[in-house]
Parts: sequence; C-alpha cells; structure tokens
Amino acid sequence: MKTVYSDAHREHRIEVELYGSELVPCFEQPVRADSVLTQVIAVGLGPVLAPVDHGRRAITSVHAADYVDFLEVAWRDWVAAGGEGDAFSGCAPKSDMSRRVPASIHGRLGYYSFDAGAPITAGTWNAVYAAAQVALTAAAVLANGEASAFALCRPPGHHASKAYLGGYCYLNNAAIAAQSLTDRGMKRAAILDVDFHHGNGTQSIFYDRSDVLFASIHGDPNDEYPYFSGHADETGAGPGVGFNVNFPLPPGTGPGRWLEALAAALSRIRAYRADAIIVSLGVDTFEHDPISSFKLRSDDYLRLGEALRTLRLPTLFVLEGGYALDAIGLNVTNTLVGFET
Ligand code: 6XA
Ligand code: ZN
Repeated sequence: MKTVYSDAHREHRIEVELYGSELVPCFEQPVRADSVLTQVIAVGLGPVLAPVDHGRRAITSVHAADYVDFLEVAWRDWVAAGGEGDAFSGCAPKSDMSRRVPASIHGRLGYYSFDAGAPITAGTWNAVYAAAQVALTAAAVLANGEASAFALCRPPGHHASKAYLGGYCYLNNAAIAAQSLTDRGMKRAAILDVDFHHGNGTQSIFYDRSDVLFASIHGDPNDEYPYFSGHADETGAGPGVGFNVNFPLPPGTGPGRWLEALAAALSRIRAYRADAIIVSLGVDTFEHDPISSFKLRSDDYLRLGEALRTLRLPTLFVLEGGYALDAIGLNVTNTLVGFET
C-alpha cells in the first residue's frame, strides 16, 4: 500500500491547550505523524510518496471560499493586530446572533470556529494545505486503479466543516478526498469514521447528499466531545435522508461491543453498494489514549483492518486522531497490515 506524506505538517505546532481547568502541552503534536511514518517504514508497508499539488479548487469544492481565505490570512492578521503566541478563537456566535463577519481578527476567529481547540500559528496554513493535498494525492492513487492508499494527514480534519474549524481540525481531509472521487465521476462513496470522536464536520458536509454515505462509530455525544453532534437519530436531510448513520457507544466501550458496531456499519456500507470507502482512521479508541475512554488493544486494529478488507472495495485510509504517542504508529499500521494480509 502506498503512503502519501509531507513534512509540512511540522510547521503546525500548537504549544498549549485547555484541558479541564489546566493549560497543558497540546496533545496533537508533530511527533504523532513522525511516529506513524517511522512505523510505516519499519513494517515495510510500501512506498512513501510526496503529495502532488491539486490546487485550491479541490479544497473549495468542500469548504467555503471565504473560510479558506480566512485560514490563509489569519496568522498574518493576528500578528498585525499585535497577537503574540498562537491565535485562539474566543467569542463564537450562537444561532440567534448576528451572522455578519466581523472585521476584527478576534471576531473572525470566533466566527469561523466552533471551539477554541484549533488555534492558528505561523505554519498552520502551509500544514493544512499540505494535508489536504496529501489526501487528494492518495485519492488519485485510488482513482488510478490501486486497491488502497494511506493519506498520512496531519493535522486531522473530521471536525472541520464547510466554514468552521475546531477540535484540532481546519480542513476536512477525508471529505476533500471523498469529494474528489465524486468529482471524478464516482457514483457512491462511503466514509467510515472510526475515530473515538464523532466526525461532526464530515457529517455536516454530506448531510443532505446521497452520493456520499457517512457512517461513524464514536463516544456518545451525551458524554463525549463534540457533544452537539453524533446521535443515532441524525440520519440525514432532504435527499440525504438515510445516508448518515451514527453508532454512538458508551464511555468505556471495549473491543467486543466496538467490533459489533463495526460489523453493523460495514453491513450498511455493503447495502449502499459503495464504489469506494474512505476510512477516517483515528486510533484514539486505544485503551491507553490520554483523552478518550474506549478500550481497544493494539491487536484489535488488526481485526479492524481485516474486517475492512471483507468489503473488497478500493479503500483510502486518512489519519485522524490518536494521542498515545508510543502506540499510535503500531495501532495505525496494525490496521493497514490487517487490511493487506
Ligand atoms: C477537545 C478534544 C478534541 C478531540 C480531538 C480529536 N479538545 N478528534 O481527537 O478526533
Ligand atoms: Zn478523536
């Protein structure tokens, strides 16, 4: 399996995040992607390719142009306004407030975010642009007839929607890859999100569409981030009704119940008769993940890969979360190796 990877991810490095009532070093660090790459090479997964630039248009097929413009200039405007350190969003609008875009960079940061969990720093634009191109290049590998590809994206993307960032995510890499496949004429693409957290951004992007099925297995939003998205009764809207499937699971869910939910998600994808599957591959379902509560063990990721293989579909893996630094590489490659063997 080919891996697509860019060093540009290292330009995005957020110092601290608010965790409970404390400022702690950000869990979403460059070393995550470096560890995954090291393990991809160690297991001999296959060639590692640099991304090909597919341009900005492939990004604005998913994200609003004004949002992408904002991401590109936010750091410059933050510095010009005297900002020091990473640019955090603060005040964000609720649905009964004005939808006018403020001139102030502080106001725009709030307007284009749903939480303060995705600050912007000097290299954020370069890194998120490169991550989107990594996903697009891996999608092109699939479009060229290969059975699978791995987009080693960082930062992750599944919380980012058409016009807002949050939860470590800026551009929705998996959604951009899926859209590029439908833009090439693919009739039905399925996205399976196995990250611990609900992929609210991906759900939102495809909520009213039937050409991209979104299925997600995640911590119940009644208890877990992102809290306001991911319930089982969110099934799609308009032409998209029936093409959004959520499997919320209780905190502390172990491998048995998780693998049952996976089987249910895969049977929904089979019934959909997808032409390809994009896997939002977060491994923060791991038992020792520092910010999540599921109890998967490293061997369970082999089972995940094996189960995905039974679909016999072109399969694109896109990296999302996973913060247990000494296990993220193994858990990701176990999924990919399980798929290959
Ligand atoms: C709140 C937790 C962010 C979760 C990010 C993640 N700061 N999403 O792993 O998949
Ligand atoms: Zn996550």
